[in-house]
Amino acid sequence: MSIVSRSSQPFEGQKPGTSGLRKKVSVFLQPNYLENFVQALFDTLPDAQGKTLVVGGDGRFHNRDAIQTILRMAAAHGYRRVLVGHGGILSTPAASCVIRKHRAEGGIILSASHNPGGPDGDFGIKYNIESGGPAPEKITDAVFTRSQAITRYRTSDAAPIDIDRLGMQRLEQTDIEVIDPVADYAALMRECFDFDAIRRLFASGFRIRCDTMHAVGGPYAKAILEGELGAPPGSVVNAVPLEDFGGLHPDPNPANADDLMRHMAGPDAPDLGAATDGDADRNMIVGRGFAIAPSDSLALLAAHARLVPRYRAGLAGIARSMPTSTAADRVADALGVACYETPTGWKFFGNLLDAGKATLCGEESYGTGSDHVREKDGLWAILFWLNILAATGASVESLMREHWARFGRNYYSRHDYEGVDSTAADRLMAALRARLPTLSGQVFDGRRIVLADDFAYTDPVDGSRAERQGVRLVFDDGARIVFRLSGTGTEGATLRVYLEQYEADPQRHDIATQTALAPLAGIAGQLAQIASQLRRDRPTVVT
Ligand code: VG1
Ligand code: CO
Repeated sequence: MSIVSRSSQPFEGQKPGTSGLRKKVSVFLQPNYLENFVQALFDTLPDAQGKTLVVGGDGRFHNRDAIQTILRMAAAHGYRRVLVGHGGILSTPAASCVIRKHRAEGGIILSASHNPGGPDGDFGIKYNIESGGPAPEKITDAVFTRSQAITRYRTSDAAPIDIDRLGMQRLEQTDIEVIDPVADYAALMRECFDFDAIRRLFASGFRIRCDTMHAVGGPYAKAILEGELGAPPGSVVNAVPLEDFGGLHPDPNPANADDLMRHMAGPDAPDLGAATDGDADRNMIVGRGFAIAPSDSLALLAAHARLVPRYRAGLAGIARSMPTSTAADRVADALGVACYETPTGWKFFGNLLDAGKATLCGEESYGTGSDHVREKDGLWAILFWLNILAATGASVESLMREHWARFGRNYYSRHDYEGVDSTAADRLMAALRARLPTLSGQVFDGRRIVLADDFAYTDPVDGSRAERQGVRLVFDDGARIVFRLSGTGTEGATLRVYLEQYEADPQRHDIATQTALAPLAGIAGQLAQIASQLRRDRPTVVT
């Protein structure tokens, strides 16, 4: 075997979005496409000599081949050691955990997360830095720039590594260590939560249905919930990772996880329903006939954090993405800690967590996490809920209702217009931006706009700036409408419209979410001219 240099040519558009580079599988299957991107990454990073790299993915179609490509290139670039998940499997939070625990230089995660998989689906790649968190824009921008100038890549012509055999193998001068993908992560979960209390909860007859949607969460949930905590066998369903996720869309929301919703609505519903996404960093929590909004979940976890061993001493602060509801802000206020508002995407939480400014973070898109790793973490959130349920003896619904009674309810919904024409979507956003200077003070449907801006963020730790992160309208009663375009889609554009309205009165906490938000949705449609601009009379997904 030997190290070889092969010629290549730049591909257009290798620009990472909200979370890594995501494209159709057919795009990634073009000869040299992945190689170019990895070369651009290695060219951007400091010298690899003597360093450790972590590699793993969510098991979707092309995962195994892509891992072999990366192992050969990592060896050709002189990494001393590469840790790769058995079978090529590492959930996103587990990869973050392994990077931190083994003091790796960074890690490559192969995942398009919540996007559909299979030969006709999506593939993705992202790089996480030594903190275990997604690379900041400074790095992803540099990788993109470099990708535009690639003329060669360096690899090895060695035979494939057997990634189904645990233990050490050698590729050129590099030690390739195939590791158990669950062990380090499970050990960390044991440190975070009161496993004894959760064990007693299950022993008392408490039932969970955890739907891992034939994605990478399956092995983790099986090992921890059923294996360690004593949830009855069969509590974790759709637990075997499949290359096409069994045709499911591994995006845990009430629309895609409809099977779970049906089970939770039935007369014999379990006590807790939960689902995770393609790379197991997202979570959905459902009580009996009662879905929890992700923004509410963040707020509730924050309010009860002291019941959990890892957070016994309290929270340093809370961080949420800008479109996420302000429910968490009310808890931060009550706790007397800071609440940070960041752009969409987990990479913006990294500095706050590293600096000890925030302990819990969350996004409205079914993402919650903490400083235990530097990614959102689906199973961690499920265990957090289990820990609270065990400590209080309450039900999911009663916990949420008590929370609303104390803090008020932030009615919240996201309306997605998927796969719309990109030019039309850009035009809609440009028109909104152009109107911003005149919107403040205007009254719509009896509500006055008190703030209209295009969200920009200055990182309080390193001063880096992120601009044009979404059009935000705040009304005099605290209601908000946010418009932004998705940065993870692979077909056309997706407009996301986020709606939020606060209600303090417990007598008014039982309104159907879409009914409560209908007036705001009307204002949003009118302001952005959604129907005429996008030629859509309703959103494709409402969560
Ligand atoms: C979406 C979500 C965002 C999340 C991102 C990655 O991004 O809105 O909150 O961080 O996906 O999640 P966008 O740009 O499409 O709105 V994951 O689980 O797909 O890595
Ligand atoms: Co994900």
